[in-house]
Amino acid sequence: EKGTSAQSGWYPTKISKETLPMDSTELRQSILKHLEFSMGKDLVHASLYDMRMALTLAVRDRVIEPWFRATRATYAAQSKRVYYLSMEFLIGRLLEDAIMNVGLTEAAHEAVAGLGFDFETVLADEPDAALGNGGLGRLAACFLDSMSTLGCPAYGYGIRYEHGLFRQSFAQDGRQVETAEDWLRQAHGWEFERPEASFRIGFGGSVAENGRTAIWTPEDAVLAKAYDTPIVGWQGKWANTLRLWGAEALTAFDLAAFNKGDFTAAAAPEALARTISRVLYPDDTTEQGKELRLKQEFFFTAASIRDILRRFNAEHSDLSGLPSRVAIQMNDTHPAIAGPELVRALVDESGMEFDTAVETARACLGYTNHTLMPEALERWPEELMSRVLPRHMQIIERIDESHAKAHPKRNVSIVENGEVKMGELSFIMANKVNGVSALHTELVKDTVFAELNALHPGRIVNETNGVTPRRWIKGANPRLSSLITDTIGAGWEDRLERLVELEPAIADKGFRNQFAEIKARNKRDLADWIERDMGIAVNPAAMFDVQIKRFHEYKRQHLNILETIALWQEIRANPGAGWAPRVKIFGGKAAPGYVMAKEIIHLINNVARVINADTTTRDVLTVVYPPNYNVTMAERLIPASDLSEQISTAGKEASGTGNMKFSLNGALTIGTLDGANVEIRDLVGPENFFLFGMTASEVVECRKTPDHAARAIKASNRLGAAIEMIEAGAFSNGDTEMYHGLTQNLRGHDYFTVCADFDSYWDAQRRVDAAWGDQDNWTRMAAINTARTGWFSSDRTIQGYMADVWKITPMI
Ligand code: CR1
Repeated sequence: EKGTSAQSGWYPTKISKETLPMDSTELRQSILKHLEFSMGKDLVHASLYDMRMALTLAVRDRVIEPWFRATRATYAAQSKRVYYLSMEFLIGRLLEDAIMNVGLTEAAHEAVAGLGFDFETVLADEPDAALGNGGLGRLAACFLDSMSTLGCPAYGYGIRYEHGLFRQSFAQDGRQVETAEDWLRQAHGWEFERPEASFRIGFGGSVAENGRTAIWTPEDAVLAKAYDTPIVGWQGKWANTLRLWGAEALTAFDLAAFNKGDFTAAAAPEALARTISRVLYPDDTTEQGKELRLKQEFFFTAASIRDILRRFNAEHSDLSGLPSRVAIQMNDTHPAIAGPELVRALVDESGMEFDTAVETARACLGYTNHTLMPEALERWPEELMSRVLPRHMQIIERIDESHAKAHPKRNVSIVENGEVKMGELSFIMANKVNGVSALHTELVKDTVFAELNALHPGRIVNETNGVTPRRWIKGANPRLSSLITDTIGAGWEDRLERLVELEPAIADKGFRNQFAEIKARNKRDLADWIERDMGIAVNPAAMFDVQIKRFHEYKRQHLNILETIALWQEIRANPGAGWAPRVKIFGGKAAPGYVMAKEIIHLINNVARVINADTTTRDVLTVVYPPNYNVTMAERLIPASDLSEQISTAGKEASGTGNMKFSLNGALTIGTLDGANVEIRDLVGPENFFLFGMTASEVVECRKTPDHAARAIKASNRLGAAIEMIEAGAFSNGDTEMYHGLTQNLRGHDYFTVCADFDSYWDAQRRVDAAWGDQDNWTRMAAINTARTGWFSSDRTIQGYMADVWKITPMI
């Protein structure tokens, strides 16, 4: 496959007029042109929104050329393409990233300032596109960036949710309050609507068997309409497409009803159809089987498969060649219906023999598992599946039967106890199944898919997650980026393994001082923002100790807040003991239906209220929890962090990706041996990582003794006292019942072994305090973290997928 680009007469280094460097004068002209002709305004009357849109369109113009070039090159080379199917793309803001990738950061700054606007304010006007919940969705966004950077021909396929993840506030006494998010209220400057690319997606109805094939006659149908966003890679060498599907009614409007004066009924078909792409399900690792969710999954998967086959058929005539041109990646089980849908299309619509169709589909499909939480492995009632997707249910049963026939001694099935297990379906229909960190992949092999792994040895592979250094270092931490460039030279942004070249410089005091000064300045910026936004003054010289991620019991924000309470008590008892000053920062949302997680959020806010009011401890301990954590907030917090809290119950966090962003930005980790923490620690060295807690297998052992929590509480005065303070109402104005659910759970079941790990966590935190006492050595450790974690670039991850799973060679 190498050399295909040359055969097609396309040379990646060829620079056309549109990719020549642009100076600020030209960019200014382009912005003014868009202000006038796209926004219909002159400069005098332009609002912030007008300016942001004009800049967006001017930059977007520069993305078109590489985008077309990449599309033509892929077509000319008849290259295999990756189709990344994901329910979630947590992309955040796009403008700053795009400006950076096409090399216009300075020109844009100058042009915008010259037109009388503040550049940062213009960038900040863009809504944060939260079409995802957490790690899984953000990973998909990093992968888009890396696939474009590496010249991997790819399409991201997902849903164009009208409302992304809810907005969080703490308006009600520190409780999480959710309101609808509205990112599409203003025009979305990046997307291109494609009315010609639309497919009819059916649901329900009946199936007429017709010999080998069948005819499915759906009862209802909606239209899936494509909206394309170009995703340009580093230095504009390549661009791919993110294609999001919006649902519309086949007939938008019931004119007869309107004419009778029933306006609500007239709009009903449109409203009904649109519910399918209306809102993102706000759950992350917990999943409930809801009919609408199943319809969303089928909706975007079926539209994508249709689109993939249309593109293939336009270039080829023999469907047996599909696997040499098409790699479909299922991001978790959400698009698992891709297997049966592809088989259906091949058998019912193209007359392929069933077993051949299954083999063909499998040769195209890959499946990434992102969690072992049993409640998150999707299962759909057979009754529901049969009702919503009757033909697919038949196909699933047939796949199940032939798999059972091929492996008669084993006892694995897709359909069991009246449920369709989407994990098993995905596994059986994929040629590669991957976990997302070394530990997680081993656990996938040993637990959820042990039987299937024995039947299909070699199918499970590991692809440890990564993050894009463009957004998470270059964009988020410009000061550190300059220092890196000054130290090791340019070109590390797409060769992140080059960060090891920093290591010799760390021995130099001057370098360490610069590194420390950058962290200090980032912290001052964050402190200013906290003061402005929350009215809380924090000491920028204190240790910034940060836990930002979704709220879940397995992530153990409650372990952190219990330690905070214990620490507060200890400081009060001995205020003169030279405590390392700390600012504890929390961020994150809980699924609206997750009662325990919301109780933890409420507790943290109340602990913050009480501790921040204590004048004895004010100088050494502050707790802040800014509401509505999102990608943009992460970009602000991570470069200003000293300590990264990665404290999940071992065996539960599949990988984590925030942990990588912190290390890269020079924060030290306090963490368990879980997910990618294991690999971070291996790379940075155990002496530069604060390890605590039980291992995954020790946790399993611990759970076998039902009184593990009670024993841990008895053995630890600090832990006992902290729980008692909560129970005594110290954080609930004397209300002794408020956190009953939480404390009872800790004392009783404590499935996530918060109590059993508490003392070990406490000790590790005191080692952190001691290390903080030697600031220069802390800086040395922090810089080592940056220097040794370049491996966590998502470019490395995508190279792994290309080689092991997709069998694709890059085009550049
Ligand atoms: C995992 O919890 C992992 C991301 C991306 C999450 C997290 O540890 O880093 O996936 N899983 O692989 C998830 O969101 C629905 O499952």
